Amino acid sequence: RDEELAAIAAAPNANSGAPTIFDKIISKEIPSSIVYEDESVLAFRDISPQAPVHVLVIPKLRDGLTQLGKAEKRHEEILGQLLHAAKIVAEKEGISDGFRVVINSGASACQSVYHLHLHVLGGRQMKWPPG
Ligand code: IU
Repeated sequence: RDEELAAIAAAPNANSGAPTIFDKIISKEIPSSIVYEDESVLAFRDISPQAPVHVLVIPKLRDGLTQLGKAEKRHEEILGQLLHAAKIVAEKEGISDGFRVVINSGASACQSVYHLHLHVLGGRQMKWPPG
């Protein structure tokens, strides 16, 4: 089982449309610390937090959204829902005054899981430009 999860996590077939570990998080097969959930999106704490608050916001239905770079017109509604959920997460986490939302799209942006996700980061002073 660990080997299976490691294989998924390694995403050797990035953007192939193969299932990712997030499917198992959505199905609750893998437990996560859920911050917010509705019928369309799930927000849960990143397993490797890069700030005191680091939450991932994902669509429950990937529907081809392996990465933002693959977004199409038909995804406009879910894209809006994800951003709105990021704002709700920031409120719930008490970082409304200042937070950052990041989407890594593609290998050169260091995307590692090919199921679209927004990083919501806060709780410390952010720097600019990002690395
Ligand atoms: P990225 O933008 O694709 O690099 O972000 C993927 C994130 O998913 C990264 O911050 C990981 O720490 C996080 N993550 C997770 O929270 N739980 C997991 O089981 C795996 C990755 I694999």
